[in-house]
Amino acid sequence: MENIAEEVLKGNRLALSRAITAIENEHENATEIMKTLYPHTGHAYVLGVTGPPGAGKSTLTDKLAKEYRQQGKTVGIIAIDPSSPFSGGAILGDRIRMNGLTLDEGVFIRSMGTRGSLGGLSHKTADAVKAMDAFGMDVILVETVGVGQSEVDIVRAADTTMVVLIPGMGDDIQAIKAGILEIGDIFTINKADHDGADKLATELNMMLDLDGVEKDWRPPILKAIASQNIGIAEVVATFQKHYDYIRSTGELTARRTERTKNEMLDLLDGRIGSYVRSKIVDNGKLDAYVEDIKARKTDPYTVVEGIMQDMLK
Ligand SMILES: Nc1nc2c(ncn2[C@@H]2O[C@H](COP(=O)(O)OP(=O)(O)O)[C@@H](O)[C@H]2O)c(=O)[nH]1
Ligand SMILES: [Mg+2]
Repeated sequence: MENIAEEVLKGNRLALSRAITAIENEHENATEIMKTLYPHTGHAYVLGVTGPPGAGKSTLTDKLAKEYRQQGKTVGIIAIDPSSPFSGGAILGDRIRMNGLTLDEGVFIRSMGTRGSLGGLSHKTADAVKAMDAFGMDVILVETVGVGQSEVDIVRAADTTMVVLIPGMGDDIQAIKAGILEIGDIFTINKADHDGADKLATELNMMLDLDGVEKDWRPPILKAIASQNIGIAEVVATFQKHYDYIRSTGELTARRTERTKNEMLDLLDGRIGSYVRSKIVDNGKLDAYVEDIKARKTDPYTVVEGIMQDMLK
């Protein structure tokens, strides 16, 4: 393929797939691809779907995608969850049945592995989102497992984040509340066919109140039974409400500005880090410095100052 990025912009699916592979593998042409795609980004509405393993995130994502397709919107899906690979069951399944074997051109699904550091994964995910955005997807769903800091970073690529919880989590909710309360714009209690959904909703409500800070947007708590397609339309309607809210208040712009800032700083950190590694780690200089420091011939502060001065020359 001559020019992957140009082909992505023309709507070539194979090119989109290759672009994301280049991003994922940190291929040397990934930066050039991103440079070409970047001016064409910023149109998609990016939704994060996060929560503990087995909560039904993939099932929900699948049903949400199908709902958006029925509204005529194109949908990109990025699934970061090695424990339960995304099957695309409902969206692809129905369409395959409807149109023989032709796949729905309006959907693009990509799983991304957690090979390498999760930190690296958050910027790869952000770039994969941009590739799908430039390709022309109206809505991009990012499914990520867990509630730790790395997942929070991944979710930062989203305009709106939905946290999926399930009844019967007991004390778990205490353990994860610090992280989830901050990142959730919307909470969905899935598996509402199980006992305890109302209890969990009450607990969650209390926690959100305890938060204390008066906010214009009080995260709604929804209930769903994803496996039975129950509550999906309400989730989509609530996403729309949140989108309208962040758009009208300037919050969307603020979030995207913050994201751009962080992306730039991450890029710089990464570049400076690799520069330093190439200058002092890979060639064994670091070991030599360490020997000198151990022998008290010099100290870490002087060495680092010297390295910085060399770098800035
Ligand atoms: N009972 C019940 N099971 C569900 C519901 N939603 C999903 N599941 C099932 O829960 C399991 C885990 O779902 P999955 O979407 O892979 O969860 P993920 O790990 O959060 O992505 C699967 O067997 C689903 O069929 C639901 O609303 N009720
Ligand atoms: Mg999953």
